[in-house]
This record gives sequence, C-alpha cells and structure tokens, in this order.
Amino acid sequence: MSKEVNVIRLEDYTPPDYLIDEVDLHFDLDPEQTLVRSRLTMRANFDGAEGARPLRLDGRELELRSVRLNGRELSPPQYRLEEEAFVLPRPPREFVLEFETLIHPRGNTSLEGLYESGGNLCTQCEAEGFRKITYYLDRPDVMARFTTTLVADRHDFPVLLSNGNPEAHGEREDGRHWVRWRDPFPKPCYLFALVAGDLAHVEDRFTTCSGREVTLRLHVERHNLHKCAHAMRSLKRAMAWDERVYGREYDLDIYQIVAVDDFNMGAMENKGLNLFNSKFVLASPETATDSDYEHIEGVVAHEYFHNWSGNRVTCRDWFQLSLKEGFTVFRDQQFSADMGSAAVKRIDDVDRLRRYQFPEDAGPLAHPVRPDSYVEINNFYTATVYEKGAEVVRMIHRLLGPEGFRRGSDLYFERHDGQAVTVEEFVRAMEEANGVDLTQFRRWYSQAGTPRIEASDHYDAAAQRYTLTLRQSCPPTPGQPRKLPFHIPVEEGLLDPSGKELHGGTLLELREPEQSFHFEGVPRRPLPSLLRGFTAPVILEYPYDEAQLAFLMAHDGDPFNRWDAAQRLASGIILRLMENRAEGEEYLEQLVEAVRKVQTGPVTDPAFTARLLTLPGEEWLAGQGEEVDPVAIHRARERVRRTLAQRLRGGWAALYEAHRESGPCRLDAEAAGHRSLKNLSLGYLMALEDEEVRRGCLEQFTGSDNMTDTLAALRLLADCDCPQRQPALDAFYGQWCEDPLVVDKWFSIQAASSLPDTLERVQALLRHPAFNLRNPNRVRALIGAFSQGNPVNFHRPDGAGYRFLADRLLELDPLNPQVAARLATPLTRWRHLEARRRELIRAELERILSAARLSKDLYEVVSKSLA
Ligand code: 0A1
Ligand code: ZN
Repeated sequence: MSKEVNVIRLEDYTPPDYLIDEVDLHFDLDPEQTLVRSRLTMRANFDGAEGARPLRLDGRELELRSVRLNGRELSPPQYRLEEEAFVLPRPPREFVLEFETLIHPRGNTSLEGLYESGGNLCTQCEAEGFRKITYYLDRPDVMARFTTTLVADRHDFPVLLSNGNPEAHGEREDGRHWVRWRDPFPKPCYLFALVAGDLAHVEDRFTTCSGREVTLRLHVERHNLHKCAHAMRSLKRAMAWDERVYGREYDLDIYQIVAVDDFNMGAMENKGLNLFNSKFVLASPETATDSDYEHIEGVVAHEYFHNWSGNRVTCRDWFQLSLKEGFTVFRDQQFSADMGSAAVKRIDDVDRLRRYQFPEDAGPLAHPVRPDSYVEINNFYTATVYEKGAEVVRMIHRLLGPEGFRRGSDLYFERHDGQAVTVEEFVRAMEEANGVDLTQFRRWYSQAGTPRIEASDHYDAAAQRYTLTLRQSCPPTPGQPRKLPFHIPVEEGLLDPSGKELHGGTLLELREPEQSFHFEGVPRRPLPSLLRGFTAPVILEYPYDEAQLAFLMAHDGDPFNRWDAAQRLASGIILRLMENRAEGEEYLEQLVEAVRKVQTGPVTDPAFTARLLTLPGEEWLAGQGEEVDPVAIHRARERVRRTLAQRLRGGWAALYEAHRESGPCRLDAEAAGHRSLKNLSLGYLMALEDEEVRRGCLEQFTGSDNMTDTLAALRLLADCDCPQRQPALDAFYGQWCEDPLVVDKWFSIQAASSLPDTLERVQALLRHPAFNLRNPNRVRALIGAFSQGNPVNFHRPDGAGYRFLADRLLELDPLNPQVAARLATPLTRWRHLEARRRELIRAELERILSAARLSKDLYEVVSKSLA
C-alpha cells in the first residue's frame, strides 16, 4: 500500500491505558446542529506514576466547545487536538472528564455516527462511529455503564429512545421534552444507540424462562404499522429458542427495534435498541416475497442472539469480529433450520458461502476468519468473517456433538460474561468443557484460503475392504504462501448399487496432508457420498462420472448431497458445452433424464425439489475455471436451460399446475415451497420463448395476490424481449411507487435483466426521479444488482460495465465510503477472467486509485485488488 495509510495489526494489540466506568451523555438534538455533553468517569489501567502516560481519546469531525477535568475548564496546552484525537498529556489516575461537542446530523451522508433518515435522527456506531459523536476511547475492550438523556422538539421528535431501561422523562417550557435511559450492563461504545423521531409502534410481551416480563416494541413510520407482525413473531420465536437451545435469557425490561430506510448494512444489535434496515422488518404478503419473510426471521433472530454472543460477551478488538459474528450467524442458521426445512436451509447457506465467500477466499482480498491486519475495519464485515466464521463454529459443533457444544457455550458465557475476549477464549471454553484438544483446529482462524480435498478410493473384493484416501491442500493467499494442514471433519456414507446405505454417517477426521480410511466387511464396490451436509468449508473432488452423479442425485440418503450431486452434474455439462467438447451433448442427455425422474417422481418437499432442479449460478460456474469468459458461460448455461425446457415441456407445465395454490395466498413454509417450485417451472417454460407461455406469465403477474408470484413473473418478463415487458414494468411502478422497498425491487429487476441493452437502461435509471445515491438500498438495488447480479452484462467485452461501476464508485465515495467500498467487490474478482477483461478491470482500478481524494475504505479495497 503506497498511500500513507495506517495499517492496524493484531500483533500490536495492547490493553487500554485508561478505562471508562461511567458515561453520562446528554444530547440536545437538532438535525442541523446537535450539542453533545458527555461526562466520563475514568481511571488509569497501568501500573506506574500518575500522568506517566497520555490519554488519547478518538474523535472525528467534532467541534469541541469545552472540556473540563474534575470540574475545571481546560485550555491548550493543557490538552491538544489532533486530526482524529483529543490528547491529555498528563491525566490523574482517577478523574472525571466532561466534553461539549457540536455535530451536524443532517450533513452526515456516511450514515455512521448520528445522522438523519426520513426526518428522524438515529445512530450507527459499529465499528468506529461513536467517535463521530463525541471524544471517547472508541475500542470494544473499554466497557462502561451508560446513562443517556435526550432532549428534542416535542412535535418533531415525540419518540426518544436509547439503550437500557427508561428512567425518567419530562417536559420543558420551550416546546422541547426529554427522556433519560439507563443501561445497567457495561458495554463498549459500538453498542450505543439513540433514536429520535415521529414513530409509531406495535407492542407485545414476552415472559422469560425465569418469569420476567419483557416489553417488546417495534417502532416504524405510522403507515407501516400493518407490516410488523412477522418481525414481532420472529422475535418471540428467537427469544424462546435461545432459552431452549442455549439456555440464554433476555436481561432488560424492554427490547426495542427501530426500522430506518437509510442504513448501510442489514441491522445492528445495539443493547436493548436494535436498529434495522427497514428491509429486514417490514413485510406484508402484497409487498414482500417469501425470501424476504425468511430473511426477516433470520436477521431479527441474529440481532437478538447478539445480546449474548456479542453484547454480554463482546470482542476484545476488531480482529476478533468473528467471535461474535461467526458464532451468531451459526446460531441464526440453526434457528432458521429449526423453524423450517433444515435440508433446504443448509443448501441455501452453502450456496451463499460458495457464491460469496469462496470467491473472496480465492481473490486478492482473501483474509483469515481472524484477520491479522486492516486499514479500515469496515472493510472486514465480510463473508469470510461472517459465513466462513459460522462454518468454523459449525465444525466445532459437529466435532463435539450438540451436548458437548452446549457444555462449551455454557462455560464460555459463564466464564466471560461482562468481558471483552478473543476467539482463543471461545475455543478454549469448548476444549475445556469437553476435554478435547483443538490445537490444530485453530488454524481455521489463522489461515486463509479454501482447502481442497482430493478423494480417491480402492476396493479390495477379496478382502471385502474399501479404502478411502483423502489428500488436502490449500492454495496460497496474500501474505500466506504456505499452509499447514487443517483438521477437517468429513462426514461420509457408502452406497451400494441399489442405493442402499452400506455404511453411513461416519465422521472422518482428516488431519494429515494425506490420510487413508479403511472400511471392513464391504460386500460390493460402493459409491462414496462425501462431505455430507457440507461438514467443512472445502472443495472436495472425487472423480465421479455423470452416471454416478445422476445416481447420487436420485438416491443419496443425505439431501444436501443429492443437491450437490445435481450441481456437480449440471456444472460439468455447462463447462464442457462452453468448451465445445463433444461429450457435453451426450451428458446433457443424462441430465435431461435425471431431471425427468425428479419431475415425475413424488415430491415430498417442494422447496427442496426446486433447489434440486435449479442450475448452478453463473458466478459459481465462473469460479470453477480459469481464463473465463462470463459471456460464454451465460450462453452455455442458457443452452442447458433451453434444452431442459424443450425436452421436458410437459413436465414443467404439469409441475406448474400441480403447485399452484387455490384460494388466497398462505404464508407458511409449505405454501412458500409450492410457490418456489411453481415459479421455477415457469422459468423453464419461459425459456421456450413461446407466446402462450408469455401470456400465462403475464396472467400470473396481473392476477397474483402476493409479491412472490408477482415478482417471479415480472422478473421473467423483464428478461425477455417481448411486448409484454415494458407495460408490466410500468404497471408495477405505477402501483408501488410509494413503497420504497418495492421500488427497490423494480430497480433490481431491470438491472439484473440479461437483455443486451441493460447497461443503457441502467444508465437511464440513474436519472429516474426515484433514484437516490444517498440511499444505500437504492444504490444496491440498481448499481449492485447490475454489477453483482448480472454477469453477462457487467462483463460486457467492451468493458463498459466496468467503467460504469468505477464511475459510480467515484461519485459515491465522497458521500458514503463504506457503501462505496462494498460496491467495489465485483472489481476485485478478476483473477479467473480471461486476459482482456483482466486488463480492462485493471485499468478501471488504476483510474479509481488516481482519484484525488479517496476514502480509506475504497483505497484499501482497490489498492489490495491491484497488488
Ligand atoms: N453487527 C451487525 C453488522 C453491522 C456492522 C456495521 C454496521 O455499520 C457500519 C452496521 C451493522 C450485525 O452483524 O448484524
Ligand atoms: Zn452480527
């Protein structure tokens, strides 16, 4: 990294020199100018003479009005102001520091610190946003008790919220009112939050396992009150589940969620006061899809689970982010699996991991689950820290079993309640509660890259012995040229030619670079089913032929591996067709027959069947090769889709009919499963480019009473150059232009269309009155959907897609660096592309880097991508 940037390293960690025990905050709120008064009760945290070490408090973009030490006003040189710090050269060992600072919420477009959204004021402090509110030790290992008083105009801001329990409130004569909140639990400042606004709420109650009554409130804009039921139901389910599965009880009198339209991420677990992107709260059948409903349930649970995994036990430093995120993602995945179809949930989670995390691990930004260094911590809220982190916790769960894992988590929560700890403490609790040694296993936290396992086997008929040999390796990643072997749990099963399980559910523990496992008393040569349930985040290769994959797809006792076999089968065929290899055609026949079997067989779980019949995504396929041409991949995949459509037309039509609902839309998982299979079938039928099918699709679009079916039909129409397209898009916008979350869908659908003029349409949409570069959801809906969800157009051979994205990044970076850096991801995935596109991307990255004032966020991502 050439620009002068400060690299933060794990090895440089030292405990804080000073601690804060109590924080008393007072906000005089106003969108233009807010006065923040803070009173910090502090003490030294080192042995040595008074004043031996200076105190440095973090602060950014603050206007300091006054500062007092033990009641006495200070002036320079008693203190020093730096660009991002307040420095007190010689503080006493125990003292009270009081600040008055001014901040400007309305001008804050970064959506970090205190900002305005839809006329309300709210905060986002993780990871380092609190320093944009007041001077503070903005690091997670400084935990303090917070009292917060909010004062604001009664008319504009009738609702005033912060962490903890409400303590007092009152009116003032000048039209302002105030509320005081007290949070009894010590917390790092990244968990601080406040909200001031004109909000309505729905309320419910939850009685905890020890009989305490908790008030649950969901605050939204008044016109959205009817869209809260699902989020509230999800919250209550999550609370009950965490008591039952982890023995974790909620700890305050009130739990509140606030939905805001302008939010950089999904949601935030501030103590007792979660802030949510409204996308993960609001749902009604007319406006939200089945997958929106699922995501809401998952995100509500995720933030709730953080109350223990993250808040009661927090991170010592930001390198430990996965301590809370990996564990909490694992917990929310378990929860969602329990609420619906566990097999489908596992498939969706692995699909997501492979789509987002595997490419990250194979690219220039690869980093371990516990990174060693960073420039901007906001860039490390990654699929590796979250999703791979969850897989690492899942492996521990698999190795210890559910009871052993629970013993470990009990010990972890008990031992570290109220502390800021590291990944090491988590692993140690798991070890000590179970008397196991996870020394080698710890490498999953420190070594980046996706391990590969090559499996081979040997059958000795005379001895009736089957031998499976697994060989592991891991490619080099930035800063890590060589890797040590991982400890990898590999679940396997052996099938005999009739599909009967000869041997199932054994967990092999691979620790060596190469290891053989012997199975005695095996009467016939078996077919291995490997890595069942995806017991480890690895790429496993075994020389299956097409017939064997079709066999596993039909007969494997593990539903995950049935799906995986289907993916392997389809990927192999698409990639061969792309290379114009003759056997591709022959194998395509086998795929047609395998799909026919599924189509005509019994359907017990329609959601699972829909997954089984979904072709692998283009990004995943691209990641399978080198020197890849994304346009060729798209064509080959389309070719397979069309062939399946033409050869099995009757089957798709029959499935479509069989899974249509009669009567009004139901919202349960079963009905959602039927919709997913029905809409998948419609997708294949639309590949026929047949007028009658198009009419049917339009009928579904106009006649549907739920967003899942409406959107599925609209997406297919938007993807086809037909007269029905534009009127449908116009009608949709006309109907929903007042609903921002639905308008986002309208933008996304157009941006993801595979039609050849999509980039030009996207460019025109930038000028649409509803487009707004300051709203992250809108940015993701248009620019994100185009660059991450539309490979064939983003990778246009003329490089116009890359240029488009680079232009947008340069526009967005000064407004919202965090979102700009995230949006740059597609430009970091160039390694597997063919040479010309690699060069085109490089040129755009260099153009960005030469821009005059780049944020740390975007600079880190772009410069590392070029390295
Ligand atoms: N801790 C949150 C994620 C989050 C991170 C940063 C944010 O703003 C910069 C917001 C949310 C979670 O895991 O849900
Ligand atoms: Zn989280």
